[in-house]
Amino acid sequence: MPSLILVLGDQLSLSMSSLKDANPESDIVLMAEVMEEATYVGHHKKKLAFVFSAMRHFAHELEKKGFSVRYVHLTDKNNQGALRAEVSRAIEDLSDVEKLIVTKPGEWRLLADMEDWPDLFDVEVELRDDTRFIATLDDFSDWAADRKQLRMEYFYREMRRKTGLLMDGDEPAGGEWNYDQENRKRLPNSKQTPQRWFCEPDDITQEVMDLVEDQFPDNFGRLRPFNYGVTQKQAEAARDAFISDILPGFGDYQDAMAQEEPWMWHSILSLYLNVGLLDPLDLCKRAEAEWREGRAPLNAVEGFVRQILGWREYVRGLYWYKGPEYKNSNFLNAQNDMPEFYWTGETDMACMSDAIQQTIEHAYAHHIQRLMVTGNFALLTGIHPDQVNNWYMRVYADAYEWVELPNTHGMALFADGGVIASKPYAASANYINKMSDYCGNCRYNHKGRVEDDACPFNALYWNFLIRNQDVLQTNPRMGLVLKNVERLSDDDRKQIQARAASLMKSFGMC
Ligand code: FAD
Ligand code: DLZ
Repeated sequence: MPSLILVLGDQLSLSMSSLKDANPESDIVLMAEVMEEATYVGHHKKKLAFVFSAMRHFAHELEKKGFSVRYVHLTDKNNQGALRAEVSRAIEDLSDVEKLIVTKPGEWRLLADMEDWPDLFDVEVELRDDTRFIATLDDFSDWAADRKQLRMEYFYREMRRKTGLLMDGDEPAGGEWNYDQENRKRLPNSKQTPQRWFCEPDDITQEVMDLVEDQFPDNFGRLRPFNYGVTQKQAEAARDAFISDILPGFGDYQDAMAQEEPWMWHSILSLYLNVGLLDPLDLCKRAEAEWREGRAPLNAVEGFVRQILGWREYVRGLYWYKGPEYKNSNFLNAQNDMPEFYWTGETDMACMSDAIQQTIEHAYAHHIQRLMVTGNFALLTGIHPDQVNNWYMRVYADAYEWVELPNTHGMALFADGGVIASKPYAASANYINKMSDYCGNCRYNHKGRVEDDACPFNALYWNFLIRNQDVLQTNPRMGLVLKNVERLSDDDRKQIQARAASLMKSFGMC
């Protein structure tokens, strides 16, 4: 009874639920590069090259395991341009397919499409759960069901207990759940950041890069040089280099930023995790072993495990728990347009320019840049959440809606009114100066508020608080900050509002 097994571009694990009982002798695996997936948002050129090359390499791996793979290239003459249409064509061509098996996709958009497939095709359609996560969606909804607040911290503790990761019996390893207070060091001027693992593109990747340049010449981002891995083996090499050389320093500078230092001590593993080239639980166990064997300190290992076992699992659970309407909220009624410099990096704000330039170059920025620089600016200036979500989907190699949306809509923009964050992550230049060397390299004065050379983040920060004073009034964590707003004289308010308005105008936002 031959089955057709559809494997998507972010389902590149041999352990996929769709493949678990596959019979290489009779079943056919379908993989299709299609314009619909390549254009539903205009992905960064490096993301396109990464996904297509990783798909092609994975198809070869399957063939080596004895599978018959029907691989549809983007420019194949008969390519129908959409997954649905390629499944239909495969069923017609192969004639004896009795069943279609797919692991559920990572986005509501595509799941909604697939839910219509049983009516469209003359074969049985089986949609299987994605089992590559540490928590199931039922685990998350059981945890969330009776709670008023869905804070990541408590979900994370439950996951620690459930998996036994970094636990000594019933107690958290080292006696604390969280070592964040040790992980907020600024990078000293003399401190060198470590060398990173990268690799050279092979012939398949070179061919894919030509394809991307040819088919998507106007997409965002720089394609060459391309040095990310595209196979499981390469992703594992990147992982091993991180674990042995970088992880011990992961904690100390986790929240720090530095000019022209895109990587700091971050792992650069999200792109591999999100397409299935690495397994999240295995990664957490390897990190834990480094601490248990005395090769990495607890603040580093706990900080790293928290990102994966905590944040990554939590945002995935929340994305599916909250449903497709989650993205429609706009708690702060943000209505402004995104300034053009988000696409070019051409701004005199050193922090924004650096974060955007390296996003153009690498399809990567680390968490604090995404949250406290580009995200914070979008929050303060009230850019419409749809535009901000669209931007984050378009510019990062690791962007898939299940992980991008909660982080952007909830964490960075507070557009969900506090489902994820207990208060808006709004910050002035003071925070950026404390955590980076950007302000020392900037034409703006980080101490000024309304002067012509004052850092825009300052007037925009105060203007944000003034603008949202009423709606944030009932938030217990905003009390102290809003007290400062109340203390502003009328004249101060007017000056802040005038400076903010003039800045927004100069950015072409209103
Ligand atoms: P590290 O700092 O080394 O962290 C280790 C791993 O933990 C990451 O690889 C990632 O898998 C996981 N992780 C860390 N923080 C988060 C988080 N907040 N949510 C989920 N997983 C996390 N991450 C994505 O994978 N895709 C996105 O599209 C994405 N969009 C984001 C948008 C905004 C506005 C913000 C604030 C964060 C976003 N993140 C996203 C989360 C985080 O910034 C990235 O996972 C991280 O920067 C990837 O780099 P890294 O692998 O070096 O991470
Ligand atoms: C991201 C992506 C891209 C660019 N192209 C394809 C593709 O051509 N074929 C495919 O199967 N998957 C692709 N993907 C990944 C999908 O967009 C992803 O599976 C969905 O967004 C669900 O997460």
